[in-house]
This record gives sequence, structure tokens and C-alpha cells, in this order.
Amino acid sequence: MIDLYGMGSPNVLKIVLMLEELEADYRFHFVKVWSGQQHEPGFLRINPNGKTPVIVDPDGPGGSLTVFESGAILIYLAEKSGRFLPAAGAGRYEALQWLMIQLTGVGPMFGQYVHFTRFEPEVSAYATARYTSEAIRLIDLVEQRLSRQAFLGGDDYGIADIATFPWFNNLAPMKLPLDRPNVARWVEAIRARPAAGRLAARMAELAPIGAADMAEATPEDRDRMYGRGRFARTA
Ligand SMILES: N[C@@H](CCC(=O)N[C@@H](CS)C(=O)NCC(=O)O)C(=O)O
Repeated sequence: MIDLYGMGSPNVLKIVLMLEELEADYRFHFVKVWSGQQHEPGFLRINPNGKTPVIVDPDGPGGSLTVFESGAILIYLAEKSGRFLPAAGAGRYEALQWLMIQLTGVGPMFGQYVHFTRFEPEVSAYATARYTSEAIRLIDLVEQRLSRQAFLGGDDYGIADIATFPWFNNLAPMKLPLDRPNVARWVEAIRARPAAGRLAARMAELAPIGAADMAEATPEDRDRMYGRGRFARTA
């Protein structure tokens, strides 16, 4: 059975969706990131970067395998199962480049957008405008891609879609534009998948645990998460 260490964020939910698509046997271990559990020695042994998600697969190549970074985990699970990523050829790189757009663009930029519009809206009008523009630019990029292809990776649903869906499934609560017809068609197609139904059930379980972790965070916990106060570094 695979052990998944995570919380309720899109980076973790993409792994939940993948495991559900694979109908894999897995156990979810909630990591209280607001309380700082990701900085404890036991967690740092499985991810020195101190972030979720991490998986531990007892049935990896040559024995137990630990994988961190959501993109690496998706590629590992796709290669192990032989599903959701072409094994070779141009289609593999087409899918991987759209996976990279999620990992380097959608994830970090939407993350900053949420930080400056929801968590710390009053600190910087410049940052708010910058990340709002970048989030909308990325939505338009995905819209353009999906106007030509059924799925992000190409003709078939795969790990680029699985990685990107958890952010795009949340455009309404993030107050980002919903009037992109191809994005809307693609989101609905993924929502209709049985694995996405199981993901939604898992999200409903995780939401109150995550909300309680956040509510219990001390001012010091928040400073550590945001790298400010006594955690601020200077170059
Ligand atoms: N590039 C990493 C990002 C991981 C990441 O930012 N994880 C967040 C949750 S979405 C986390 O664990 N944050 C805790 C922290 O930053 O201390 C991935 O794709 O796995």
C-alpha cells in the first residue's frame, strides 16, 4: 500500500486524483503544515525540502521508494502503471511540456495570486496586479491549448490534465474568470470522471482538518510559513 503524506492543497490533490484514477491502494497521512510538521526531522527524512506531497511506495523498483515533488510523483506513478503518459515518442514530450507548465507556471503563480488576494490582500497592490495578470494569462494559454486539443497533453487525458485540474476546478472560489468555453468544457469532462468524484469526497474529508490546522496556527506559525518576522532572511 502506498503512503501519501499531504494536506488539502492542489499539489496534493493532483496525487490523490492520480491514485484514484489508478484505483491504487493508498493511505493518506495528513501533515499539519500550518503547525510546522513538515519541518520535523521525521518528515525531513522523506522530503528534505519540507513540503507535501510525498509518497512512500513499498513496492518500488528494488524495494521501498520515497518520491517527493508532485511532478516527479505523477511521472513515477504513470511509468509504474503504464497509464496516463505515452511511454515514448513525440506525444510523451507534448504531455510533459504541459505538465511542466503546470509545475512551473500554474501552481506557483496561482499560489502567489491566492496569497496576495486572499491571505495578505492589503500588503501590495503591485503584487496583486502582477499575479492576477499572470494567472489570467495562464488561463488564456490553457484556453488556447484546449481550443485545439481535447486534453492538455494531447488527444488523451493524462498527467498534465491531472496536475492542472485541481487549480482550474477552483476558479470560482478564487474569483478568476469562468468565461473560457474550452476550459469550462475540459473542467466538466474531468469532473464527470468517477475518480474526480472520489477526489471530491476526499476533499470534503480534508477540508475541516486543514481549516482546523490553519485556525490553530500561532502568529509565529504564520510567520514561518510566509518567511517573515524572525524567519525573514536577507541576502
Ligand atoms: N513544487 C512542490 C511544491 C510543494 C508545496 O508547495 N507544497 C505545499 C503545499 S501545496 C507545502 O507543503 N507547503 C508547506 C511549506 O511551504 O512549508 C510540488 O509540486 O510538490
